[in-house]
Amino acid sequence: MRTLLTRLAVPWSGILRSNPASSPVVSCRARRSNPEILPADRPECRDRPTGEISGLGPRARLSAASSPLDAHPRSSAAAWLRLCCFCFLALLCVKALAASRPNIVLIYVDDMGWGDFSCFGNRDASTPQVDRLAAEGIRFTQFYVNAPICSPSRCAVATGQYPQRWRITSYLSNRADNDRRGMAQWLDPKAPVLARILRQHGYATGHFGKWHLGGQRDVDDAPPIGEYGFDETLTNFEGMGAKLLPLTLKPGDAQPGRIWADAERLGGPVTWMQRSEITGGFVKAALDFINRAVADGKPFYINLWPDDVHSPYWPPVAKWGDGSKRGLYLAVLEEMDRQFGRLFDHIRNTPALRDNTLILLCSDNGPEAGAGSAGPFRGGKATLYEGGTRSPLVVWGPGLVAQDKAGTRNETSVFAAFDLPPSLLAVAGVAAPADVAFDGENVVPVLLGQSAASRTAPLFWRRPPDRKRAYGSGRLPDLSMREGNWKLLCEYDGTRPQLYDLGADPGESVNRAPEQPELVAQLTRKLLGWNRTMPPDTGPVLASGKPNVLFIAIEDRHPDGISLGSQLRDASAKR
Ligand SMILES: [Ca+2]
Repeated sequence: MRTLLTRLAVPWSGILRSNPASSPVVSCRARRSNPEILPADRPECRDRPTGEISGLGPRARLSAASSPLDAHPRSSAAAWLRLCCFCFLALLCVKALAASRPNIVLIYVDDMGWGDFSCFGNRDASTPQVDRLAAEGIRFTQFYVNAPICSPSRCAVATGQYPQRWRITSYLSNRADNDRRGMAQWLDPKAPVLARILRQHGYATGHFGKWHLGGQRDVDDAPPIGEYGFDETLTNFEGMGAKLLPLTLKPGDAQPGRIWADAERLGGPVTWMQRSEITGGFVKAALDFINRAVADGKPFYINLWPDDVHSPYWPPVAKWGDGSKRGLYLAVLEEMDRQFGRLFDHIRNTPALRDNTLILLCSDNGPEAGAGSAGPFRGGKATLYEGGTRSPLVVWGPGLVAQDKAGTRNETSVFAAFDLPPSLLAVAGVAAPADVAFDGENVVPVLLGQSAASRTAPLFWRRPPDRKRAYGSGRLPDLSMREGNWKLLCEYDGTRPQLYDLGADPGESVNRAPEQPELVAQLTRKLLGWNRTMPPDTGPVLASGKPNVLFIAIEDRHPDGISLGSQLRDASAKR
């Protein structure tokens, strides 16, 4: 592709008399291959309308088109010929440029622990497909998600912002339960969404898999997923529109059962298929989408967000094993890995895709107790300890990632899911809209193996409002933050601090707060200050333990899904 573009640049420079220093396509390509210089120095390389090829603006094209027509008839014919040649080459280049922009696949596994891939230490199951991806790419061991539960984690990776900004603070449930927890009913379509921005810049965009950012249970009037910037969508029972719903089969069953049939109310078409094969169904849809994007000469961005490995666990009957929760979970994990293989093989074995596609693979939150493993880390799903928010991350892209880093582990870079949208925009050479303020940072050099730095700002978390206790634990901390190697957890008011040195104590076992009062005070100020800047939820009320909490919805639900007038009244206070 680079050779083609170099060839094309030569005739343009002659025809258009442009300044080679200001226009070469190759110059921009070089910058794309070295994203460290992408963000500020050459904006024209990052966000170029398809009509303005190789940095030549409309003025250059106008002068080129008009100049030959002023000559005598014989040279006019030559000029016409040259103009036709230019138009043909321009069309070729538009297609070539579009096709050369990196493709991106973001795989967001559901409820998988940090230690569940065998390349992250699992000895109880084997994940050869992901392991091979890791062997050809980079594993990141200090990557986080921005919430320890589904919906807010997905909100952050979609928007590049703290999910609290959009009142997505726990899993989206039925209408009354969302109100009870002070949450929106769905992600506000006005939120910045990575896919929408990429689509506006020529990307084909597809979402395949679980959505869980609106449209579930009785919330059947949420926006279609396509409204968030996707050309094509296929989801599960927690999203609007076309969906795959699960047939279930266990040893001894004569006929398959059905679960989540109520989700048919959320739109279709509905395809029922064995639960154990649904990841493969999403992979097939993604492959079909990739083939169409390639045929159209478009770069693509794909969310592949499988149902797996969330409970309930329905592996193939032949792999049922002893039927224990852990055993079923591991069988589902291995099946998911096997079904990913078809996608990985297609991209790896197609040279144009292999050299120009970035695959990122992580989990949306920590493991459910008794199922997956958080490796050496404390806690799991729904907790703010490391096991709830630290996720394995594999980044693969032989034509984009530094190849001397292939197969390595980056154990130093600290960053999070909400850093991915600004980073992936930079990978695509797309400038963020001026009115979008990401909480995430551009960490492209880290993702591509050119740097071992970390994001610069601290990371902050707030627990889901309905998870003061989870999976048999005691009272869980409300807030947490990480700055450097220090991790602070505390209550909403800053009390009960726990301070851990993750460098020396990644398992959060020794509370250093008693010996570090000044540091605790300093970090607590930052953490409570951050929390005050975020819209509240009902976590404090729900944690109060008072049984007679009366919820009063004063106004109708806002069209965007936010109960603007919702207020909580403690009935006991009125007595
Ligand atoms: Ca999840």
